[in-house]
Amino acid sequence: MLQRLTYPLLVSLCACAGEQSAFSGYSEGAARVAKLTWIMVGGGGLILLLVVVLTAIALFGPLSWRQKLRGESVVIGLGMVFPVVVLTALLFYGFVLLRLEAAPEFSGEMLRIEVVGEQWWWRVIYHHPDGSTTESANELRFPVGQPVELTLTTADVIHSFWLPAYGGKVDMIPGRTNYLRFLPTHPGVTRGQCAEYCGGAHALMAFYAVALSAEEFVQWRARERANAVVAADDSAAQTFLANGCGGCHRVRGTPAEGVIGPDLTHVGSRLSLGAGILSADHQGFRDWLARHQRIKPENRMPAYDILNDAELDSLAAYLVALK
Ligand code: HEC
Ligand SMILES: [Cu+2]
Repeated sequence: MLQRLTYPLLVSLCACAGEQSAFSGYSEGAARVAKLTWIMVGGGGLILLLVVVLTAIALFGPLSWRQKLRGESVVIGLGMVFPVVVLTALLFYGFVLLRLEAAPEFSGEMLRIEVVGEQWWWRVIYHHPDGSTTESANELRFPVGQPVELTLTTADVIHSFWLPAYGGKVDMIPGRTNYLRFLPTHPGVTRGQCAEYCGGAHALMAFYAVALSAEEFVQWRARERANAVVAADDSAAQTFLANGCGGCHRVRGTPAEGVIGPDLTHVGSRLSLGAGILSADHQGFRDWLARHQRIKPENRMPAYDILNDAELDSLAAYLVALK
């Protein structure tokens, strides 16, 4: 019996900690939702315990106790007054706790980031204070202490943006713009995932969020806005262009101006490749180029089986250096 329970218990624990936990509460709002969740779980547990004890008494208790339980006052008290009082209190507590429109954290300047769901990766567009924009993919960076507004749209089918440590799920629906606002309070690296089945590689459509301190964010943003540093005679850059990579990928500051796939201008400084699948180091780039259709079947980048070992290494070195 105990063994049979172990597995589901372990599975349920997996959701309570780690980089993709809904209990982290790394933003104002997520912390309030996590608090309400624990109150519900704790309160529900206590009430369940009470019911079990009363049931045991009703079945096996001494006669005098059983008779008391049958009394009208118990039925009215526990059966009507108790639920009405508890549920009403919970309702108003919930109203107060989750008061969204009055949330003070959304005053002040918002950091605006557009996230576009694509089969099967995330296009991320940063809006800078001077009105310019730059693109990235599969990774969000924001500072703690400044409210963030995500604009969520899709380029194709319905996706669902889910970054549990900071906010709830929000669908990305064709023809609509949805918003997700949160005030990050904890720095750190957390993971998000597409939460709405969107075709073939849906399960491999994840991303990372990196919450930085305010100063780190300013430094990061300056690097991110700069063009890629590539020597004009870089032979790997020539290999990149000669193989048509620039038809789909942009490397700002080079002739690669494609917009179909992820912007690779600073891909070497990101945490992952292929939407949270591989790490962005030499081996990761090499694996992606050599066999991405096996690692992430059906993804929209054509297979490049034609590249030989030397070309794979030189392309991987080129991409790693795009910091
Ligand atoms: C027909 C368009 C197309 C061409 C040509 C193409 N790619 Fe891609 N590439 C994509 C798409 C789409 C993705 C996103 C795949 C996914 O994660 O689902 C991608 C993903 C990538 C990634 C991972 C980026 C990230 O942020 O996750 C790298 C690196 C990459 N491509 C490099 C290359 C290189 C190098 C070449 C040339 C040898 C190339 N690509 C040619 C469309 C293309
Ligand atoms: Cu999906």
